[in-house]
Amino acid sequence: MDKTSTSPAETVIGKGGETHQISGGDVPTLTTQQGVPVSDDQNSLRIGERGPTALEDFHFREKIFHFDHERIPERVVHARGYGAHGFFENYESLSDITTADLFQRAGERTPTFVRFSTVAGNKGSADLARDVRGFATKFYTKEGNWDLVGNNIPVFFIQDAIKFPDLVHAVKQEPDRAFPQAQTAHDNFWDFASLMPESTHMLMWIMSDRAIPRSFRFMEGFGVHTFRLVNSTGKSTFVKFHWKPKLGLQSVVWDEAVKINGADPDFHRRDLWNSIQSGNYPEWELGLQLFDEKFADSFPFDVLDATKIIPEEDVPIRKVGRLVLDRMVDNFFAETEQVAFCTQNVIPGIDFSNDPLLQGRNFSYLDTQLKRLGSPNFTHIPINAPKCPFHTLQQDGHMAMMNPKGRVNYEPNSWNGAGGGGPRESPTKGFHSYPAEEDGKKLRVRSERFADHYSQARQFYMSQTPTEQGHVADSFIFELSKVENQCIRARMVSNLMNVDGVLAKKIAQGLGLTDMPEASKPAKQPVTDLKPSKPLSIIENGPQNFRGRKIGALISDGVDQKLVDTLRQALEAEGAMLEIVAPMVGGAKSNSGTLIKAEQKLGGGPSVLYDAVAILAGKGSEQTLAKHPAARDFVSDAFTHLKFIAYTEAAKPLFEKSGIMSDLDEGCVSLNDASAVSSFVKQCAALRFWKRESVVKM
Ligand code: HDE
Repeated sequence: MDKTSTSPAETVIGKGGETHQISGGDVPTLTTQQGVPVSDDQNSLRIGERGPTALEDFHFREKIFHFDHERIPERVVHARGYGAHGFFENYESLSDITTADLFQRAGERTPTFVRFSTVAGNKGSADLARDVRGFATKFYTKEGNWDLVGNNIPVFFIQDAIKFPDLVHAVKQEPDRAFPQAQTAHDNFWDFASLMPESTHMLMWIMSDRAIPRSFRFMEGFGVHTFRLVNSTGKSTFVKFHWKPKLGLQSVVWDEAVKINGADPDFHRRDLWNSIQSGNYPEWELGLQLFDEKFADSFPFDVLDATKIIPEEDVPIRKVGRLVLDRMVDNFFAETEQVAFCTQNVIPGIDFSNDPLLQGRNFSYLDTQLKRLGSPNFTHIPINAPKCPFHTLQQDGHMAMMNPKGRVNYEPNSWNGAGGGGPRESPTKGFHSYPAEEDGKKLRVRSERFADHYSQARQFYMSQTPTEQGHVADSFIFELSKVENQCIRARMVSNLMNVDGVLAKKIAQGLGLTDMPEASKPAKQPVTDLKPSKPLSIIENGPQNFRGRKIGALISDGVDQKLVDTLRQALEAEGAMLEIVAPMVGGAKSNSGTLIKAEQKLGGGPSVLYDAVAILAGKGSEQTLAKHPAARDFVSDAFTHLKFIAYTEAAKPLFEKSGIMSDLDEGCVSLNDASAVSSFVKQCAALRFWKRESVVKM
């Protein structure tokens, strides 16, 4: 029998990617789950060389059995996600506001795990879907796990949790055809949204560039609901939680999002992985908006209504600490897939408000984890287990790994001392619910204070720069153009008339609506004079420098070595990266005769993957790039996506062929002289040359 032809290779790959030869004794012996050493993992046990497989092959059966059960149900929402470990560091003691242990001591670090996600798409969907992003943080504090399960948008579609299944059914793929997935651009979503005026504020946010972030590193996070912080005297302060990215906000443009999804559907995952693996740890600051009952009563909207924000101008944000993500998971399934966030995971000093959405979530998350992870013992999985000591009297169930030791598994008990007593409640240390006074009739009603659905939607729109307002209108037109039913389009436009007449007309025009519908009748007449709020714009809150961003340099043979070196140094000094794209996978030869290695082959590294580009064509190889269709796409996309473009003289034939030569503007910088490099890198901090948009649109 020939066994050598099926035996594994003798060369193995080391952790750093290096290869080395092994002999049999260097690696652990493969075993079954029972620890039995395996002699042959290539051939199942059969009767004769060409005969049937024997049922007795326990190794084969165990292997296939386990494989058959590898999947668990994906999350019903937020199925696609990516997580990382890190820490939260407290700037100052907040003991005057809360007893929450993690906020007591300045400089203290609390381990955290964060999972970012999209909402609507299935687990295998693409990263750049137009969608809300989840931003869920588990803090492993010394007094238990606190989960802050937030989003990158501070408001939500609905006001009452009872509508969540309807919202999610409407947004996900339609039940008969099972498409489209990971997008809101279909009839069911807009039918539901147009019938739910309370969703209008959220619609404005998801039609803005907030829903197509450049990366997780450049987006904000929000706890959305009003929560309570409670101090040692029992005083409660209302709080809204914010995450502010240290690198500033950044989004892509829609056409770019569509193309990134093709070029690299894992764009956001890769970005987080690469930045953490290269030691560029992303950071956010935790901001608190703190307010009391008096403010809550005087605020024109209900602080329990998750479709409303409290503008930062009304209640400034107090930055109290920073979150740093500095370690990727060892195993995606064990950690990112099995992590179980629960809004009801709070610790002493943090409590809920009566927001009806939050109240509903407090039921849903625990329930969903049982379905997903299959056992009430999901808290025994290391990613979910507290890192502080914990003692429950819960026992048994599927996969129980931490049953109480000893005789006592009930409370109260009289087995005292000598380890026999088991854990006891502690009125001093234990969690106390804030004793809010509640009374009233049992009713199914929505408070009148929740009735204004349009004023803040308008405030959001008015807070955007004209460029961003244009994007909101374009997205509505795009999304509604995919809706087959004319009535839905018209109904949506008539709701938007209550936000802004000009916006609604622009959308109607874009959709070719011949008769402008009347404004729908609002539940409460909106106000039109809420002051615009600067923090609501992405462009107004961009970075101050190019840190954490990436330039894609398209090079060809003869490229100026000094120019490449200077550009690389300037970017490194800025904390930014350079990635080389060349027509050949190996790279291109510079004018000094050395090979400049390429990270991407032209075509595999389109310009949508970069924040700015440099076309460093070499003298003598002008036509190599000009003739290459992927090179033409590279520059024309970069130009259309309003990127800063640096170029050498030899790039001009490519520009001619790409049809942009006559349109070159101040966002396109000649780099014939290496001294121009530093001003180009400075210019890139603006991220995009927005002025070009009017030219491109024409
Ligand atoms: Fe969630 N949500 N949600 N949600 N949500 C889930 O829990 C739910 C809502 C959010 O990375 C589910 O473990 C209800 C608002 C994030 O694992 C589920 C309602 C906000 C994640 C669930 C909401 C969120 C989830 C599905 C309406 C922003 C991903 C899988 C009352 C503040 C967490 C799971 C992760 C996940 C229910 C609304 C954020 C079904 C009933 C508002 C970031 O339990």
